Amino acid sequence: MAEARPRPAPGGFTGSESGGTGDRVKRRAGTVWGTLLGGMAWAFGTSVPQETAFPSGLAARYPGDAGIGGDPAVLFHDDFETGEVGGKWDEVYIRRLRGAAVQEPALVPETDPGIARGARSARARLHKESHEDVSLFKRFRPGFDELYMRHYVRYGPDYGSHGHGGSMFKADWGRGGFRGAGKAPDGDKFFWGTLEPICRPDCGWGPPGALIFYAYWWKMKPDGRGNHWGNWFQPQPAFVPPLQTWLCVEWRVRANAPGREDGELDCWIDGRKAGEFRGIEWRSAETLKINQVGLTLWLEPASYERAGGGTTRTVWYDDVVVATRYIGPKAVRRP
Ligand SMILES: [Ca+2]
Repeated sequence: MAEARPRPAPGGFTGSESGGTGDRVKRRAGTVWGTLLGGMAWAFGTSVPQETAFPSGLAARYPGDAGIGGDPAVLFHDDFETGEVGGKWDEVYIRRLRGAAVQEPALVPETDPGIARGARSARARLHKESHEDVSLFKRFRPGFDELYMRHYVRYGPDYGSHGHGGSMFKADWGRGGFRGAGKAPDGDKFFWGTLEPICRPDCGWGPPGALIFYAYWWKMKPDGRGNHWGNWFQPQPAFVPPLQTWLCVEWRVRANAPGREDGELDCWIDGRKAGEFRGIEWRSAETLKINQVGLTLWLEPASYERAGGGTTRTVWYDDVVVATRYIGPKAVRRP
């Protein structure tokens, strides 16, 4: 079954969204609206007070992540060491191209000791002639008001940019809450965000792009034509992951109390606070819970030329933890 997923139409994503790099942001002053450029999407500023950086997370108590899955705050753990890649997830979604002559594997274990973390990592690879989407989804019922997800990610040398892809959270009432790309969802049915690299060569963001939250929710801002393309929550300064390098990425989302603009969003890169966003009215009803996370990757064949890079997109994942508390980077295993 195809997963109903937010996906902006071509043109809603590239070219005219504000980088917001010139914004000046007050510390802890709530959501700050960035500059709207080109009438396509809003960018949100951020501040990162040093005093809010977490000194350590629950992973510090589990060197090498050994036993972390048994922590009462941990909801999901996958180090991809054994079994079928994706076997612990609720859905592995691979969209193959109709009539494709090439059948490249989309999701396999990576065992190259020069790449893998541990004995194995997960390798996801798009191929222009084979498939355009490879995504992993994990669901939680009934869901949570606050959730953290930590994972390690490594981007391949074949990168230009992609269409969309990153670590994702979603709150979905379960009956088609997403109204489609370009439309704001209903406040009691849906909100969604992905922390993903977004490429903007004019901003100096080479491949794979700067890590930015791309989000849909009922109070998202429209472009100049009244369309609602994914809004940005942009960590500043911009951070572009180096290719072929493992990176620890963690985000936290906290839903607002209905009627109050007190929802939150945070991210950490290699254990350092990289983005902090406040004053977000994610939802209108308390019944709408954060009930899905994912690792997603998508690029349609027609977009490869514009996206640059090669005819594939390779991403490695490992050491995924979803929890109700801050997790932090994997601690070094003691000898
Ligand atoms: Ca591993």
